[in-house]
Order: sequence, then structure tokens, then C-alpha cells
Amino acid sequence: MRILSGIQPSGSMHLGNYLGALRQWVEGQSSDAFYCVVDLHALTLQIEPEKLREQTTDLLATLIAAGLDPEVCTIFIQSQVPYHAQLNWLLECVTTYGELSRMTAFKEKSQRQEGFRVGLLTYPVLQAADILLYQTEFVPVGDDQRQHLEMARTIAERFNNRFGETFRVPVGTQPKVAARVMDLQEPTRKMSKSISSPLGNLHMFDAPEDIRKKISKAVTDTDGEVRFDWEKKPGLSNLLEIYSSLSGETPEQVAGRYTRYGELKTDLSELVVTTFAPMKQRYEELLLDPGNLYKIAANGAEKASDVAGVVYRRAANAMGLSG
Ligand code: AQP
Repeated sequence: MRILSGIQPSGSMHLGNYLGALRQWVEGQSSDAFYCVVDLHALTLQIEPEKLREQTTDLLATLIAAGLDPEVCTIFIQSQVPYHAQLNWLLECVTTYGELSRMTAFKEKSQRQEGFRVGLLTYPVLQAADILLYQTEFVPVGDDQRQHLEMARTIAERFNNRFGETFRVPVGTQPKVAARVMDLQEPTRKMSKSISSPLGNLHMFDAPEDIRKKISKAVTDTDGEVRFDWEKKPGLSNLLEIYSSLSGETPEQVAGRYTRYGELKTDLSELVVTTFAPMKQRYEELLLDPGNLYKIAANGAEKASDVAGVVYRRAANAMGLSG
């Protein structure tokens, strides 16, 4: 079962990244699973080179600390496998401006970036290249990636119809709960690495006192009834989904055990602190030896290149390129 997924080095990992994506990655890891730090995607943000390097190192440590085992799966850095950028160009030439400009993420992000650059429009094509290069069957991602995944499927189908069967058409997988973890202060907006929200983003390796503070200050509502109801109680429902995802109960079961928001928040804080404490310790140890992290990534890039090179050449030949 070929799996591929990626994460941008655009900041520290938050609970959305972990519950929506990374935990599925750890569960699905095998010799057929490829996980990458998609640093080329992070260039769509205005990011300082030193910061990008630092965040790439941080993410490698986070992935391994959370349970990805480089002896079992392939962990690599996207830019170390040049086929991603190469296939991107081929796929840009089968994708229309109209379909990219209609993407929701593009519409939202282009509003936020003054003088936005072309990469912001075209990065879903690079994402399609990331996925299609590995003949991926399943792409474990959070709910926010549905539209991009659909784009990758459309591009694969179009390419196959026009140039002959080349790519496998991938399927996205989302967890049953916490597929879209919301910002604790603005529960109608998803938690996001690249949007600064000091009290709204709950990071995996926040200090315990920060975890407690953020959860105790999380926005809820005033009617006081502990009930799972996204429409009327988005803030509380977000907390219940995080709780349920960590404890293995349903959100309704969790809600049924509480009559006060305060008690729920206290217990959730402890659950978050105890879940991430061992990973945090491992993460801090791994960061002491960045050379080792880059050795792991270089080995991963070699394995990834073996697979991606074959697929890239097949696609290039199908289009009539001689290289
Ligand atoms: N809030 C979320 N809830 C559940 N899953 C999420 N993911 C991201 N946010 C949530 C999933 O995490 C994986 C990595 O995605 P990413 O690197 O794009 O993460 P991000 O936090 O969304 O980072 P950015 O830089 O802020 O990206 P944009 O601006 O694109 O949102 C993916 O599987 C994603 O679904």
C-alpha cells in the first residue's frame, strides 16, 4: 500500500498537524510509505533562509520524535529530490490557470499576501507532482487538503487520458475525528502554522504551563451546557474533538462525562501534557545532533529518488521529451 504525505516547514507543529496528519502517518508506516518535509512549498511564504533551515531541522526531529521510524519508512526533504520540481513543470503544462485560480486556499491566501507571487497560485500542481511521483495510493492528510487532493486526481486522470496510462490516481484519507482542528481563539478558522495566533495555536511541544493557559483561555460560549454541537458550540466542540482524538472515546462520550467547561479544560490540558511529554523529550534529544537528522534525510532522499526517477522518466517520455 503506497503512501505519501508531506508537511511544510512553516513553523512548529500544532495539534492539527499531529491529529489530522502525523498520527495517521505513524500508524501507516511501512517500507512503502514516504513522508517528506515539503520545503519548496514553504517558499510560497515570505520566509527567511535561516528560519527555513531551522524549521526544516525542527520538523525532521518532530516527525521522528512522534514515532516515524527511518528504518521502517522513508523520511526525506522534498528539495533533495529534484524530480519534484521537474515533474511540477510537466504538470503545470497540463493544468489551466482557471482551475488554479478557483482554489479556495489561493483565494484566501492571495488576499493576505500583498503582491502575491506566482508560486501561491501554482503550488497545488507541485503538490500533485509530490504525490504522483510515487504512484501513491493513499494520501493521509487533514480535511483542509481535500480540494488539493482532488486537483491531484484531476491532473492524473487528464494526463493519463492524453498521454497514456502513467500515474496512479490517489485517494486522500482523513481521520474520523480531529480532521480539522480549529484555532482555540477563533474556532471558525483552522489552526495553522503560518498564521500567528499566540493563544490559538496549540503546539505539540509547548511548555505544560502554556498548554494549560491556552486551553483554559480557549473560546467557548456562555450557555454552560457541555454538548457536542459544531454549529452552536464550535469552540467547545473543537475541544471535545481534540479530547476524543487523544482518548479514543467519541466526542459525545467525552461530553457526557462533564457538566462544567472548567473541568473538561483541566482534564484536557493534562491529557495533552502527558501525551506529548515523552515525544518532547525525544525531540529535544534528537535536536542535539542535527547531523544525524540530515543523514537520515539524505538516505531517505536516495530511496525516494529511486522511485521518483522511474516515474518522472515515464511521464517525460509519454509527453515526447527525449531527456
Ligand atoms: N488545523 C488542522 N487540522 C487538521 N489537520 C491539519 N493539517 C494542517 N492544519 C490542520 C494537516 O497537516 C498536514 C501538514 O499541512 P501543512 O504543512 O500545510 O500545515 P499548516 O499548519 O496548514 O501549515 P501552513 O503553513 O499554515 O499551511 P497552510 O497555510 O497551507 O494552511 C496536512 O496533512 C494538513 O491537512
